[in-house]
Amino acid sequence: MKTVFSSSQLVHAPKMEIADGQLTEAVEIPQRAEIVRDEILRRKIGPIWTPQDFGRAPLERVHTPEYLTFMETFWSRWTAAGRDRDAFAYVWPIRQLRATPAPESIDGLLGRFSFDTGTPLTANTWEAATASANTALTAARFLREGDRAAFALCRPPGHHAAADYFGGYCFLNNAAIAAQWLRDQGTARVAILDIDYHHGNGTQSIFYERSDVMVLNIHADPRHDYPFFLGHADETGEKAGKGYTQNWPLPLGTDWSGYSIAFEEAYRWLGVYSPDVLIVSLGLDTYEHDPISKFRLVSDDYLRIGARLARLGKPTLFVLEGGYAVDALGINCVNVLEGFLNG
Ligand code: 6XA
Ligand code: ZN
Repeated sequence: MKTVFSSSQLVHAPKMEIADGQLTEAVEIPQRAEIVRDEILRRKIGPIWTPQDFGRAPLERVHTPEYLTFMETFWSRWTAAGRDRDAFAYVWPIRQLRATPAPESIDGLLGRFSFDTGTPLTANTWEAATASANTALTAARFLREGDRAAFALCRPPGHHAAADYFGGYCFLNNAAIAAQWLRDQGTARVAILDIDYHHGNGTQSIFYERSDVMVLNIHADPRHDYPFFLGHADETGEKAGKGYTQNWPLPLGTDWSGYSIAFEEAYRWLGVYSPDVLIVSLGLDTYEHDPISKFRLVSDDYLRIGARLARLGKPTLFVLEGGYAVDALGINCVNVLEGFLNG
């Protein structure tokens, strides 16, 4: 299985995030990608390819031009305003406040295009985020060219990013961009199975009214964990997308016995939908020792997940999302890939 990875993804290196009422050490750090890359090489999963540059067009198929321009120009505007630290929003246009017309102030724009305080914009965020999206696109191209599977070693992750806002350490929605690109290349039906601990609110919202991209999410119940405001079981899609979104919110503390039941249900939905390509939003923060999450999967469970996905028999694109237990992240991630290859 080919992996795609670019060291440009390492240049986004936030120091702090805001959580628990204070500035805390950032957990979405470059070492995450390095440890996964090293484990890919150690276990000889396959060659590592450098992504090609797909330009802005495939990004605009998912994100609004205003949002992309904001992201691209942010750091120069931030520094022109006399700031040199990683940036956080401090006000958001919720409920009766108006998101449009967009503010002209950089502080207003930060709130307009974000939804949390955990996701600083840094000097090099745009470079890393576009490299990450190109990584997903390049891996998707390998599937179009006939590969059975590919691994997009994406960082920063993507599944919380919506058409016009960032958050949850995500800036460009790598899985959604790949899914849309595949559709545009002629792939008729795509399914995205998001198995990150956190609900993929961005991916869900992007495809919520569509039947050509099914979105299935298994995650911590949003009544108890981030992102809190999306991911309930009654969210099943709207209009043409009615029934093409499904959610399995699970209790904190879920281990394989509970997880595997939801996984099998989602698996049955995949079987019925029978996508031409399966995209797995692969978060490893379901792991028992993840520092910010509260499920209890163990390393061997990831082998089982990979093997089960292989049995679906569909071209499969793995896209890395979260996972912060850095010491085990490489092992757990590559367990999914190896489980798939042996499955
Ligand atoms: C709040 C938690 C962000 C979760 C990010 C994540 N700082 N998403 O792992 O999948
Ligand atoms: Zn996560």
